[in-house]
Amino acid sequence: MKEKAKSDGVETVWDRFEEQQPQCGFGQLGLCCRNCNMGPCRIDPFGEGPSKGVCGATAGTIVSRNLIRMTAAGAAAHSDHGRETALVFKEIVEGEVPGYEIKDEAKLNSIASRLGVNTDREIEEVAKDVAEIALEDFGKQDDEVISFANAYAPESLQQVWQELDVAPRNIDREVVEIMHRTHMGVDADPLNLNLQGIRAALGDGWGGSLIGTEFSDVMFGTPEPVESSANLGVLEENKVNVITHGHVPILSEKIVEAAEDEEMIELAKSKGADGIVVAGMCCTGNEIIMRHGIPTAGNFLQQELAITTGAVDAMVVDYQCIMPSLTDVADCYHTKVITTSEKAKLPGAEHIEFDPAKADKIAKQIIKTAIENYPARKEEKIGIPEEKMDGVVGFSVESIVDALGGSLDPLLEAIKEGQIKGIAGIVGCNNPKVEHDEGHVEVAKKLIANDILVVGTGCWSIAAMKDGLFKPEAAELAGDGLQAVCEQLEIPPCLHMGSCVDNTRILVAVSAIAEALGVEPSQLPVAGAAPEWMSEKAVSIGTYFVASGIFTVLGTTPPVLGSNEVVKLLTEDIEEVTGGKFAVESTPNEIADLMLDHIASKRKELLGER
Ligand code: NFS
Ligand code: SF4
Repeated sequence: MKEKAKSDGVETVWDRFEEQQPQCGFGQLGLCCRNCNMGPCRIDPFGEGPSKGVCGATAGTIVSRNLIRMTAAGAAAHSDHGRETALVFKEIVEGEVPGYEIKDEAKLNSIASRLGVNTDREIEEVAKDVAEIALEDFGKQDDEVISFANAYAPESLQQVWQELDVAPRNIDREVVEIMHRTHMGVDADPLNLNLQGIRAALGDGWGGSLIGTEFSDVMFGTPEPVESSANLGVLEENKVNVITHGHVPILSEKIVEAAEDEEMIELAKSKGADGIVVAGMCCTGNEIIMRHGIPTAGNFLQQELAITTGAVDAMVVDYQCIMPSLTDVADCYHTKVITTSEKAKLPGAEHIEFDPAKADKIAKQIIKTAIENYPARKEEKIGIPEEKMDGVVGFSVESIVDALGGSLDPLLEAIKEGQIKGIAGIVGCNNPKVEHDEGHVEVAKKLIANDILVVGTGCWSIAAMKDGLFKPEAAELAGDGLQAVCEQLEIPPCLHMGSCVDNTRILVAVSAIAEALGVEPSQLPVAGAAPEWMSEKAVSIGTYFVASGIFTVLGTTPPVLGSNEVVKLLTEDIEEVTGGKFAVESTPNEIADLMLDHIASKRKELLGER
């Protein structure tokens, strides 16, 4: 597809990455500051030029401020998505959004019970209280920990947060406080700054993102194992192809429904197409593949290539991880890029604003726009690659417990017996700094070969699926112990747990395992990795995992190397307080080795293995 792009005269992310070389060394090290107009300032990493900004800020201050601003943006993105989900949920209760409903009452009741809401009532009453508590977590003004974190996080973790004074008080407030503290002349202490970064990240993982996951499950159903397929080959030449790209299932769910509407299918046929294909991309793709088995066209680095097939009639986007280049690429073909959120418009795109109150009508309008664009295809430019891969997805915590026969015990037993040595979470993006998907796939393969059960989310899961790792037969690539477990339970060795907000499913799973064993999450043979991360959301995710006791390996270097103090804080000191820490390794082999070493040492401590 890269070659097709070249011959069609399309510039891609890889071309622009080349053009950016060499990338700015100050930026890579995190040593430039533009937080006020006495600057911009930069610190000389070699100690020959300035060691302080105009205001006197040191490398440690500047690196920390920059890093936690990344966390703030990431937490804001996830949590704004979470808020939108909670608001639609509230509107269901108020009867304002006829297109949505409470689909999974059992899930709602389980959330309510965790939150201490009386479930012995009409479901609407329960829903009303749960929605209220969630929305309060975004705006309450006391200093108590947010209700969702309090309800979901293990006691032991919450104690650590209290001692460190990083328990999130309000999802929005922690983000705002980062912006305040990093304003010129406020917080200059690297440790203090990073603690606030942790607090905002915890507000994301145990707050905003968690609310996103839980309410999506209630409204659209908790995922259960379902077969589907992934890669550009899911597009079909003789059908209207609609790609739904972005993050929030509130829109993509409706697109899926509208495309199944008889009237729409008839309209497509009247334009000469055989039908309509909806395919996902990035995390909104993960949402609909998890719940409905809707195929996924690809992950982050495939968004331009999808349009390059010449067969995408509309690419419908909501927000996050949407390259502004899409409209340029679309110019070379007939594709309509349709933006739908007032928060995310692209110059050159068609804007059809989504409104949950008129969801069905607008979704149909979008599908209709795609259908009407079908005859505009440029035949000579169509080239859909054949590649696609099948697999099983849909592993929510609930469905994993079901697959285990109703309790976690068989998994705990397999871990104790050593059939499964540990659990690894692999998550995060693609990044042109890494060969596309190689980090994701190779780390996963090495881990399963060593009897580590792999779970994951986001663009990792799409990479894993394309490589066949979600096929039950992939168990053949696993070590003998893991293979036997997979065969017995009829599950693949790598489990798709959802979108990036669904990393909260991993938090919940790890918490449940720790509680069942009566230990802290940091004592478990568990490790995480983000081999190809690029987004600020990934910074927040990594931080909340580390602050929840999980050893986390990054495959691309975050912009912190300009301060030894900050590096030491994140890769050493933090372990003494939260039990988790960061590491950075560039090759998949080394990433996996670090995780395997960590898991082995935790087994030794926990189970007395030599
Ligand atoms: Ni996650 Fe999902 Fe992909 Fe990275 Fe972007 S789609 S929210 S941020 S690029 S994994
Ligand atoms: Fe320079 Fe300080 Fe202003 Fe940053 S805040 S730009 S270091 S003067």
